Amino acid sequence: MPTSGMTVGAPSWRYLPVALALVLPLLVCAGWTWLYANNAQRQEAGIAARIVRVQAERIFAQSRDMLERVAALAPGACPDLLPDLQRWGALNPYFRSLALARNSRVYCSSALGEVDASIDDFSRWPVRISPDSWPRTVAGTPLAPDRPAVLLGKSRPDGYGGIVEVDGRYVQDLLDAVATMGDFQLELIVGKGAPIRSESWGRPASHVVPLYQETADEPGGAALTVNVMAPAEALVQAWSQSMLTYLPVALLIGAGLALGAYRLQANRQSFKEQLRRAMRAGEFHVHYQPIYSLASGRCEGVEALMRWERPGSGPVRPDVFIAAAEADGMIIALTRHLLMLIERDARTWATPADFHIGVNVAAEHLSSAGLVADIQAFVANVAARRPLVVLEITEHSLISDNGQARRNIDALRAEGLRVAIDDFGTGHCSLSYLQKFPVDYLKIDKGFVQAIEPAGGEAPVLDAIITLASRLGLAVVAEGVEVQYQFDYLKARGVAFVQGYFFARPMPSVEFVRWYAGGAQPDAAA
Ligand code: G
Ligand code: G
Ligand code: MN
Repeated sequence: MPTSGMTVGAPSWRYLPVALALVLPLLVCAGWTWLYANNAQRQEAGIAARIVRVQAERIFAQSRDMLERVAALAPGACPDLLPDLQRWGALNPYFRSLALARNSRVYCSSALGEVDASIDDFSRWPVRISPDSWPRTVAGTPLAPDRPAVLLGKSRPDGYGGIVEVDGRYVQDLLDAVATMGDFQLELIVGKGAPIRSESWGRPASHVVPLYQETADEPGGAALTVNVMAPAEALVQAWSQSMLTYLPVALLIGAGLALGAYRLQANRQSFKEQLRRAMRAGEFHVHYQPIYSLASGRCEGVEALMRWERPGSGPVRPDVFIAAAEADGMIIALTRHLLMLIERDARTWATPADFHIGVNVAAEHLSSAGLVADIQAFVANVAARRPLVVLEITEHSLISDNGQARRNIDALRAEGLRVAIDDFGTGHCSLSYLQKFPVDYLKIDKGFVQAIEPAGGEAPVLDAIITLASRLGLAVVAEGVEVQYQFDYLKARGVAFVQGYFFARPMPSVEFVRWYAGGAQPDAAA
């Protein structure tokens, strides 16, 4: 008795979850470390910018003090004032020169002594400037055309004024020192002047990214701006460094997840294998639960219920293995096996023609093209008894139909088979399928039967279902009838069939044959 195995999905897809479980932590690690490296670099750039800003402000504060003193020296002749200028210039750090001006002409300088130069000379570095818009950074001064400086100037109402040239060297050294913190490129700009830049600025890099900008307003009215940039390579390097730190962890997690996914996959595989093996080993058998006709007062049919007895571990609950078989694409193979078992059992029965055999058909099977052939073969193999085969299908399988279920039902009903809707009332609230699908029986779920009260109260939902069925011309089978008052209630409302422990429990074929021959019909039901 071969049971055709279901074809397994393409093997290349089967281990996709395993691959994902392995790769996902790596991707997360890469993404996270990228964010982390980015953040860390930005934070360091912020610190670098602040150090530069604080130090620069300190230099400028001193320079402003000096400017006040220089501007206060005038008026006076250069030879008289020069010693003071020179002493102050020599004893204080930072300054390149201190100078005095009169009507836009510099006439006395701590570096050159008495001179006569135009203030406009400064405008050669590198933009047009006038003392009104000082302080500002410049790329050079008349004394040192190639070395940046910061200029501060103050003019007095009487036409005199003072000039302080702060040597850019100090700022430059500061920028160079701070740049080593993180392979940074830094620049400092005062006002709208020319930037003073770290040595690293000109270094060739494929791509430079701005990281941080710090600005502060100087008392003179000009803004102080510090820009921090870094080559993209530095970021990539920082990223790969933290990647290296966390990669082993991510790999470990990935491996763990992949192993879990693989085990799960293997388990699923092995469940299919277990089912196939159990079918070959004959671990499945069928219990038959009699269905009682109220009209004739006799058993007029059975429902076939699959049972799995595992040697060693006992019975497996049918709802569990049926659901698992459905989930793993094994339900069709299992139902074919069931049909074969029924064929074998039915040969030993002494049931009359048109004795109902109810078979549960799962949604996947109902909507498969192979159903008609499977059932036709079954009918042919039990032809000796000429039973009436009833397919028990769920509401769900009708609602999810894409057409094939309908064609199958039509084809099989045309050959004299019947269709019952199983567990009616528990699946979906939509009833529209009742108008569209030609069916024969409604099997009312045992939940509604259990709602019948012993004291003779109402069971309105049950009543409504019975009325609905009769209006639709469908015969009702009440499931799960366990006690007398339930039986009486259903009988009073004209239900055609009952099924339940009150009448008989599901039983193996041999037992059913004995039970049926003994005419074991309950007295109470008679
Ligand atoms: O009596 P029992 O505990 O077997 O029923 C449990 C559930 O399993 C019921 O919903 C019943 O319809 C379902 N079931 C039992 N046998 C089969 C079967 O052969 N095929 C399908 N699809 N369902 C079955
Ligand atoms: O296919 P369906 O869901 O109708 O399966 C019927 C289920 O109801 C089976 O699990 C069967 O064992 C169970 N059953 C049959 N008769 C009774 C009964 O009287 N009471 C209860 N609780 N369950 C029953
Ligand atoms: Mn059923």
